[in-house]
Amino acid sequence: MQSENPEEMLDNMQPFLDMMMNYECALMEIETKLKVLNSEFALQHNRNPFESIKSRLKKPISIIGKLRKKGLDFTIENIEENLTDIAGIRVICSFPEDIYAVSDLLAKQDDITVIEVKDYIRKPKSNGYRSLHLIVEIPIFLTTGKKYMKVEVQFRTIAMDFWASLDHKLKYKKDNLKHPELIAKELKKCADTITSVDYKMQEIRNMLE
Ligand code: 0O2
Repeated sequence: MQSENPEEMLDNMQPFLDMMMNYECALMEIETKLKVLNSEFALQHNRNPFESIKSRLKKPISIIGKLRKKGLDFTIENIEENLTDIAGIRVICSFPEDIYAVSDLLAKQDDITVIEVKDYIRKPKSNGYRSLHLIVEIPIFLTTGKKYMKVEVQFRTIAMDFWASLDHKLKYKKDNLKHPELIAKELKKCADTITSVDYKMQEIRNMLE
């Protein structure tokens, strides 16, 4: 089989690499905003609202998979217009109240446009998944001018994150398990327990303050 020449291959990849760099810049901007909020909150309340912040760019293979699922071709336009989670940030907080306090402060910033809010904390998914998802748009300033990029920010508590990572494993191993529905049922029970622990801990924290 005749392969494409390497120079041509690199040329074809360049728009994709440029787009990913733009998403990376958007991630850096949102991450900085969150870190500023964390520091200021810490000064005012004498504690950090975040346990950790993790950011990631979606892998090219997952981008291809998601486009395919939507029946779309792999083009820069399709990615930018139809996928909202190429750039993702996960903010892990100790308490549910902090999630809403910090996400409100982020959403209110005047260079940020909130495109969509999915509140799986107030309205959990049927499997028990809880998290607050914000799709935001932020301008990045390039040599060629201003460009608006979308970033998905997921806020969850330590307990919600612990649960989601186990659930993620279930998602990928489901086909090879003997009793996936039993595991899903047990996980759902854990989600309910975790919810009550999250709010109980918050109550105790509020009493301590
Ligand atoms: P990954 O590997 O984390 O990137 P849309 O993006 O609106 O077309 P989608 O993807 O259903 O549709 O949106 P949603 O519900 O907001 O989910 C986006 C992300 O939230 C997922 O990304 C997961 O990271 C997380 N998530 C949503 N539901 C669940 C769940 O039931 N369990 C766990 N563990 N995580 C969940 P990806 O692309 O699926 O995967």
